[in-house]
Amino acid sequence: MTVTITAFERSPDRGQGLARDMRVRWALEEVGQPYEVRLVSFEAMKQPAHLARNPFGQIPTYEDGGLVLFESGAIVLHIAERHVGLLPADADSRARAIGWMFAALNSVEPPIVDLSMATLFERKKPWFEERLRTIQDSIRTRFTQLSARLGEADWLDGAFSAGDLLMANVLLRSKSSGLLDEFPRLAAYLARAEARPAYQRAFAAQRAVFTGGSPDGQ
Ligand code: GTB
Repeated sequence: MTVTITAFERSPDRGQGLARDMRVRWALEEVGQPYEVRLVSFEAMKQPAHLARNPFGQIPTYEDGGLVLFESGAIVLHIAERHVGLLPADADSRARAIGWMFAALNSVEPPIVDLSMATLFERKKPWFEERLRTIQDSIRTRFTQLSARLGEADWLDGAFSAGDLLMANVLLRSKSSGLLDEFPRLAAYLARAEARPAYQRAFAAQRAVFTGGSPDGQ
């Protein structure tokens, strides 16, 4: 049975890989699992067929035979647990890698999402500039802490893991803000992640949906 995931029919980011199907595509590419993509419109996401996959009416979702999953973090964890390549075999190392997955989604992603939301929806509010500074400071605090922990290492805890995959994917969303450039170690970490062949394949696949081309650009 082929795995099927859902993604935006027309992503607002125009194929920059910022929507959360990117992390699922990347995980599937890292473990060599082929997949199909069901593209959904914003309207279709709120219809019963999609709500049965995700009660919040969002992408991404994951289907494999009778198993239906939503929440990108849960999907990446499922992929990492079922295949070799994204989680270490040693139990303690595995637990730490899963810890980094949660850290990416619970400690680093929230202020980055806040910044996107504020920039999109709160720009005209009289308190926007103050709010912006507060969010930027929250992001800088997290980036300072993350950069200190990463140090001169390539990845967060030994070999590349699902923790790095989610952390890099989360950092990607802050790239356009310019904040990442203040943290050269994190910028280099993201560049290392983006250079991975699996990342490149996943990026090309989601971009092809927008450009209408094939994933290899032909
Ligand atoms: N916690 C859930 C998860 O991790 O799976 C969150 C899923 C989610 O936010 N899905 C978004 C969605 O379906 C797409 S990724 N939104 C439609 C809706 O709620 O109606 C968020 C996203 C969207 C667009 C961009 N972009 O264009 O830059 C970036 C990120």
